[in-house]
Amino acid sequence: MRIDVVTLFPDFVRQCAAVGVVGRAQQRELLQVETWNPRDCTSDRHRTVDSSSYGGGPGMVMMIEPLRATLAVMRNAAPEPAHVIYLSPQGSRLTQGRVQALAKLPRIALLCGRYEGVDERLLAHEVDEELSIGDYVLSGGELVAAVIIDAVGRLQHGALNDAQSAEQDSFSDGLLDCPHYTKPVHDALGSVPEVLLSGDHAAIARWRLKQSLGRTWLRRPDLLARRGLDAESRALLDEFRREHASQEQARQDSAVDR
Ligand code: 4GO
Repeated sequence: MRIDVVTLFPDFVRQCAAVGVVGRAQQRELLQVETWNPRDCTSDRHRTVDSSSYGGGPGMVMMIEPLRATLAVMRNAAPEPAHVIYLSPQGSRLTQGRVQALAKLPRIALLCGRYEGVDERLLAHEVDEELSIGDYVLSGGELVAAVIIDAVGRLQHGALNDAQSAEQDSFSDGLLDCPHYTKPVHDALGSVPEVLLSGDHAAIARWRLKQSLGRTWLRRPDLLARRGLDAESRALLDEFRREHASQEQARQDSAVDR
């Protein structure tokens, strides 16, 4: 897939997209990231892209014309139509489900604002969707673009070395991920759960699902409520709850002893 990014800081976005899994996806030509600087589509000596806000108040607003010209050049650079996304706290919240849908598109474009944002008329005419990565304010959309490039880029077929790891991600089945362990089996900080060493793949899968259900119940009950549970998952979660309650009890007992 192709991702075009309209940004005043193209080097930053390109460097973010050059490392790790996503950098490798670009090398493998599974992903193409292109950047477009609105300053290159200005005609005045100062390469002006912003102006003060009508109605007064502090802060500058990104002007229509340089962005309109940039988007036109960007759209014409490839034949596929681009799904244009503006990144702002006013957008709908990005989820793994939305990431999976975006990852299937042939081409998306990410519009990064700076200052107080972009003139509303440009957004109304040129933008298909507005997305936010959370309820906090950043000084620009570039970090958000980097987040989306990463989340979408790693899902391109062949980007991950272990074909299974995308399906096993947190959220891909509506649950948080299970705990993971590696060498050594025994450590001063504790031992690896026995079942993971058993070689019993069915028992391991069952344990992992139980941990995922339990953690989601403990940490993100909102996700569980949305997902709903079948009979098997309900039984596993009940098992987790009983184990969790007795572990809590043991902890409290040993605290009273001390
Ligand atoms: C996006 C953009 C936060 C987000 C942004 C977010 N802050 N939560 N800042 O996804 C317009 C000028 C928006 C700065 C930009």
